[in-house]
Amino acid sequence: MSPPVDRGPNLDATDFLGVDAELGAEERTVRDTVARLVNERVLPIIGECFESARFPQELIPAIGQLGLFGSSLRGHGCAGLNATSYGLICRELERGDSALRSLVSVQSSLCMHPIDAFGSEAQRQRWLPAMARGDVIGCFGLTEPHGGSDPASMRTIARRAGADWVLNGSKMWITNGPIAHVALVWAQTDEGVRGFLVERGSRGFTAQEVQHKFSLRASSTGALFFDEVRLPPESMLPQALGLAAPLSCLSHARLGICWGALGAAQACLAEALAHCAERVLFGRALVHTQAVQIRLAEMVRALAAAQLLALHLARRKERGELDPAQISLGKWNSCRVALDIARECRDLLGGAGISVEHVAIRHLLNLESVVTYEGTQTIHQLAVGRAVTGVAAF
Ligand code: TGC
Ligand code: FAD
Repeated sequence: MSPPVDRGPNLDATDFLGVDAELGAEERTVRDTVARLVNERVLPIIGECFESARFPQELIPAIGQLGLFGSSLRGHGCAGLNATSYGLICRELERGDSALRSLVSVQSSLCMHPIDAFGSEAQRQRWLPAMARGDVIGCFGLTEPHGGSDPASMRTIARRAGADWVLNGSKMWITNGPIAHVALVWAQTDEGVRGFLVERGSRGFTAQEVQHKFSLRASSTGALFFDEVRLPPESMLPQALGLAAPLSCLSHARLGICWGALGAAQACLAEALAHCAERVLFGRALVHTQAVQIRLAEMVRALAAAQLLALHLARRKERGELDPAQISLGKWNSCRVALDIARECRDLLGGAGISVEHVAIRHLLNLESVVTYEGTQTIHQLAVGRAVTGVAAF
């Protein structure tokens, strides 16, 4: 009997089920536009940025010009794209690096969205057009040093002083913190949790870069400190009252991560597949071995299922049918799948896999942050557990 004939690949490992064929014309245009930016501007520099812990600030104007900041909002200079397009933006950016998706997640879902949803018209007009262009960068301060999973325990306090507010406290692990022109800071007040727009340079407000990170090295992460910071009344978001306000912003950002993490997984899988096709050991390329094919097939299975789930969740959001616990499932699943794929791909590259000249180790290390922020895996498992039992076991 003659051996099976090699026919060459006929399906794409990074989109095995043809999920992208479900996209509409506008969605494909968004995908291709962001993919071009990543291929031409991000991939050539991102390894160096990661190695030297440098945030590529020079990319901000291009990201703004393409309309990627606040892309889901309507009006005030924003593109008004649907949830799937937002997911595609996140996926393509994170195929480059989680740092860029983080930049856009925070700016779009965690700063511009709350200003749009909870702000006054004057606040929208002041901030949104400049943020859409990338002239103003924001950050979102919810997490505090004593425990990010439980934001209800926040100790940052804003008290009234006449018409003004006075802010005291600190925030930790804040993406964009050191580079942001404005920080959206969540604080306890006599009325409940409220959000305040705190401008860089406000007396008593300092932001420090978090050093020694081995993850998201191309992202700027900060600690924020507030010492008797006096804020005018118009710094408060009038429609945001209670913890539901910041948590509802997380719902938008988590859907972006559900898509974004899969971009990192795609990059790792594409690299490992190419490596296994070329790497000759024991007289044949690695792809000719059953063990390697099974490992590749396992990754294709997990990625394809996660891609279908991400699209399903975005379509539910577009129909107004998405429950926060369903987003928890998607965020948890995509991060888990992407982390497992990145680690497996790192291993398939052998020793070369520990070098930042290949993408796997960079994505793997980044994904350790991605699985932690916006709610850890455990928090999302408990959110799903609560949804199906009716019992909050946090
Ligand atoms: P809980 O009683 O569940 O909720 C309080 C109120 O909030 C409402 N709510 C939500 N609303 C919309 N969307 C969601 N996802 C919501 N989750 C809760 C809820 O209905 C309730 O409303 P109301 O009107 O009844 O008061 O609050 P809890 O204290 O029991 O906490 C639940 C838990 C653990 C799920 C929550 O605390 C949580 O999500 N913890 C994780 C914290 C987290 O994810 N932090 C992220 C910080 S930001 C960040 O990491 C940015 S990284 C960005 C980047 O670089 O990309
Ligand atoms: P903790 O809450 O202390 O959790 C520690 C461990 O305990 C985790 O494994 C957790 O899953 C587990 N745990 C918690 N509760 C339970 C429970 N009930 N049962 C069992 N296990 C439990 N925050 C912001 O506000 N804005 C930002 O822009 C931002 N950017 C970030 C960027 C980076 C690079 C990183 C790493 C974090 C960022 N964060 C940001 C913070 C992030 O949201 C928190 O790190 C995250 O919510 C977890 O909080 P924590 O680090 O305090 O861990």
